Amino acid sequence: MKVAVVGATGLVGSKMLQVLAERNFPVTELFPVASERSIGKEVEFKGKKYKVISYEDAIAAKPNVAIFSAGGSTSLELAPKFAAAGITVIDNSSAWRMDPSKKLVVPELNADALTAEDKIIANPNCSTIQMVVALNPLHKKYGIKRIVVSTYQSVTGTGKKAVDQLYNERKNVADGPMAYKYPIDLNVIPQIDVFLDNGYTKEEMKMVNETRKIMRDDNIMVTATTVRIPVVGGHSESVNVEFNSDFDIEEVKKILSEAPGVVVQDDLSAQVYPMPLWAHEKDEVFVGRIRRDDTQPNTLNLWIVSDNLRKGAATNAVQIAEYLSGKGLL
Ligand code: 2RA
Repeated sequence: MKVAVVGATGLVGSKMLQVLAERNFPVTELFPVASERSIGKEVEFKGKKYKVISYEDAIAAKPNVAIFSAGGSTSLELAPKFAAAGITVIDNSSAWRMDPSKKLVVPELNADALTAEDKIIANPNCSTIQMVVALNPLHKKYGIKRIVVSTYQSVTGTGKKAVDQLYNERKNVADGPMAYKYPIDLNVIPQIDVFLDNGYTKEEMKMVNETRKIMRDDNIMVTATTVRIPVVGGHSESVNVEFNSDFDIEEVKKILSEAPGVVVQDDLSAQVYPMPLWAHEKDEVFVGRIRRDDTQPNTLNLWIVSDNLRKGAATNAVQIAEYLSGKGLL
């Protein structure tokens, strides 16, 4: 497979190169693409250095697939150019996610809907991916009525500048560049992305709308509070979910332990539960603190953690490419 990675020098782009190498995606030629000021810089893939090229050169090289992590406006401009040249685009930005003509794919749930005609495929938001991977098997069995989710999100979701802000603050570096309006070390910021007219943030509404689209059920009610915390290993989520029918808690644990992409970490006697510390650099979604909410019928509490740069971004995109390649759709 000839593979282009667009946005190859960013935090997610670098992770995409790492994940492509680690998962041994059959890359025969690699075309790292970045903005004009990065052209000529080098990135590393499987111990070899590759020069960053322009998007025009990448299109001319006719890769089978282009994995994008270059931001929404770049994607809106460039993805159709790649697609018009017959190149399948897997896009990590929010640009195409809610476009009814584009599929929003988490391979464990809905890769089966993909066909060779899908030339721009959207990768969902990180906080949505980990939640739906854990909840979908339960939805199939009990039917989800309502989800209340609060997130605890890693600064890596914002990008390199935010990671630098956190470590600069920790080292007491004065006047370092700020990714956030406020200090993040020793703080918690209850705002991810911009505020919308309804008082929710864009990140919160992504969790509402993307969940419904991926789970193919517009009746699922979702309400979210998304929060940034001074952590780098992954996003954590406290999820309260009400089902249409009642469940047996041991059966819930069994369903989760058998669900694709899910690892149950729930041993109270040993104080074992998911944490970003353990999820970091892993591809799975970790679920623990599985318990009944006794305040209303058919309701469950869960704690869900995953590495947002991996399953929340790069791994999910590479898994889509693996699916397409395995089915001969590239
Ligand atoms: C964040 N969800 O964590 C974003 C990244 N896509 O800020």
